[in-house]
Amino acid sequence: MAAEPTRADKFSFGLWTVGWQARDPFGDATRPPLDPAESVHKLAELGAYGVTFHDDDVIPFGADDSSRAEHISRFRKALDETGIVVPMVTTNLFTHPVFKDGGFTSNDRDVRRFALRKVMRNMELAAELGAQTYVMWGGREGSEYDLAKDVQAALDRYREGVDFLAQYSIDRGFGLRFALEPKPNEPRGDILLPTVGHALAFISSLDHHELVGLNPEVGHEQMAGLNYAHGIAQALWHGKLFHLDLNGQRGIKYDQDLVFGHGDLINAFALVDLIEHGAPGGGPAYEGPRHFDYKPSRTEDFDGVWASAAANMRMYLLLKERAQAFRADPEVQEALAASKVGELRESTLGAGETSADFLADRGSYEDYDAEGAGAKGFGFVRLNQLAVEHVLGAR
Ligand code: GLT
Ligand code: MN
Ligand code: MN
Repeated sequence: MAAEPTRADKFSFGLWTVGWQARDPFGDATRPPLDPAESVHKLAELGAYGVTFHDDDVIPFGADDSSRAEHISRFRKALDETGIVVPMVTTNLFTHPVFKDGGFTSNDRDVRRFALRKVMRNMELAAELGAQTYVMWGGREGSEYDLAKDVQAALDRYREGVDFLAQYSIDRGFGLRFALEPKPNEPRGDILLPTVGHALAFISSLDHHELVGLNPEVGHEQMAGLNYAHGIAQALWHGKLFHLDLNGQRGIKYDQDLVFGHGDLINAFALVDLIEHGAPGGGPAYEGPRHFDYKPSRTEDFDGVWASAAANMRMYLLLKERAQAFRADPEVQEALAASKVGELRESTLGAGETSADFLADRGSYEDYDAEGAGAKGFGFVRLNQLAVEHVLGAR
């Protein structure tokens, strides 16, 4: 049995996750609104260490200054009472009708200026609350109609916005790092920066590329048919895994935001193994918050909401325990060696080996037994079976 979650596990939740009222395009809300302060208390009891939020999750859109201050002080009180921290904050640039064509990349310049101001205002609150990461999910940045969006201009405006906000953080001493969250579609027909790869390429074009990384979400990569664990590995390789959104998705369809592990369980296992044991010399490859961005299903009442919140943490801890057992199993170690998994860490060329040296090495080509090597198997299926047996608790 896996341990109960503790603060040391660094589990965090968006207020919008447990607070989702389960309104969808076909049906009304099935749950009443949840007071952010209550969510903070309940998540603290369940063993989380942090909460994250959009500006509008804490302060209703359009609130005047005095009501804004009241909402913030109520929220702060809950943080103080529980010791819950705020590692990440983000902006809602997608709900209000003004953002129907996007925030940073709306065709309407006044909307773009309004969006930047909304972010600037909330960055100040993020810094006050001690957040380190500022997420940018551009859910409305995109189009349904190819001829209605000049994508190159939109990317110029996206870059202008992100660079401007990074400079603002520097100027104000906020110390924030920014994490772009890719998603291929929904709510727009096509969203800009649709995958980890697109976002990485975009980041390399920024003036402030060092302050900007990624917040990849399990379901968003899987909606594009991509392998989340591979995406995370590449983000790590680029030094760009600033944050992550854990949840579950079953195949290429609408964004399900299921509990972590309730989608592709084997990929979730590979992910936890990578996070916990994937550093070059072993050990955790990512030390940041284990952040859940899921939606308690529309079928659930509040008991179901809290049960599903707990399920996310329990799934992570169970998979972590399974990954430890997998790594410690001598048969797995032998299978990993037989599959030459570790050999991939050896450089292909020798130290200081020149092209002339290489050409002189007849063993690498002229005398190489390609037929013999081609006939040998790698044993990957056996290794995978061992992994699945560990996931099932059969070993
Ligand atoms: C929204 C979206 C999430 C993003 C959140 C941050 S809001 O619920 O579906 O994937 O991470 O803006
Ligand atoms: Mn999602
Ligand atoms: Mn997300």
